[in-house]
Amino acid sequence: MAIHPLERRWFVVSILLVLVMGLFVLYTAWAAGIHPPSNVEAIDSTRLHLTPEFAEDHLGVERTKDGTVVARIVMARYMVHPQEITLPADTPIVIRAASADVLHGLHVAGTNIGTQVVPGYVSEVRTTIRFDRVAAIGTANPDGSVTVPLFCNEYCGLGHQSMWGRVRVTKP
Ligand SMILES: [Cu+2]
Repeated sequence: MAIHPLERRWFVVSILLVLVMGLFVLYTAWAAGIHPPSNVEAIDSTRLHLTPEFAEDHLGVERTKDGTVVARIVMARYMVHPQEITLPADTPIVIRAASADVLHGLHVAGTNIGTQVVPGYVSEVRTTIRFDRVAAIGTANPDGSVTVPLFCNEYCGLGHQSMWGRVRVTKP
């Protein structure tokens, strides 16, 4: 079967493009720690305030008995509850977020924390915040900690731009 030289050249180019894109995916996964969130856990978004985990008193940061740091966040139009959380750097942390209404996005600047917060599900991110990364872009506090913003990055309505919070990252 005869293949035109030009067609053969584009065949090679298209294969190379796929390989290059595959390498980018591997690079971001290994070097930057960026993975698709994989937690599947259903919750009734209309009754978050009645659940043991996402009731108002239980939001925020908790250090469990086994030493894990868990942050519970509720996103609702147009607030992040609680608006400020404090997390230790260079320590394994678990972020658990739920939406009380529509689709939101949770993004913490200077970290690989970024997930959709889909109504009806609990979004979970397990990560470790690197202090040098947040120190490079955040606001330094007098006590040595650094504050970085937490944004909703899924357009969720007319007040979307005011939907943000703060994460205070302390040295380990
Ligand atoms: Cu939002």
